[in-house]
Amino acid sequence: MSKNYEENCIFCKIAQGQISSIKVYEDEDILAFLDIDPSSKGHTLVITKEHFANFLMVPRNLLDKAFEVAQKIGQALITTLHAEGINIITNVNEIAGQSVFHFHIHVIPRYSQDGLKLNFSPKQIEKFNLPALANQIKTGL
Ligand code: DGP
Repeated sequence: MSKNYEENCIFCKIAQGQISSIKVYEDEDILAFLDIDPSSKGHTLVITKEHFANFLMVPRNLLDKAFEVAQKIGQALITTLHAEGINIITNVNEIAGQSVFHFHIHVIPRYSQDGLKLNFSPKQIEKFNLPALANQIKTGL
């Protein structure tokens, strides 16, 4: 059993094999499996087997491993399923769309006419003072 395990976490149960999944990749630390509710053909989730609530909580060595696997899967989606592009997304907290609170990376293959819209349209509500914002963020690093 992994060091960090949450009793009521569906992805912990998938990582432990207590709930089945369609696996694409597995090693000691990382598991990748097909999303049950795919946004496009081949939509894959990459998780750490250990439980971390989200991207911000994952130790650096495991984050590196997870993104290495996400990159390989992205490359494979292009060569095997002929995806024309990939979206890599990891949601942090409910407001950002996170619904399963166990770190995961969405690897979403994109095809022409897949109809998927990820809308990061510019917000004109407020004129941001970009230099001041950058300075504010830097104080947290
Ligand atoms: P997010 O909203 O970023 O937390 O994404 C959670 C994703 O997990 C969502 O696309 C659906 C997927 N998902 C939820 N439950 C299961 C499950 O039991 N099996 C699989 N394969 N995927 C799941």
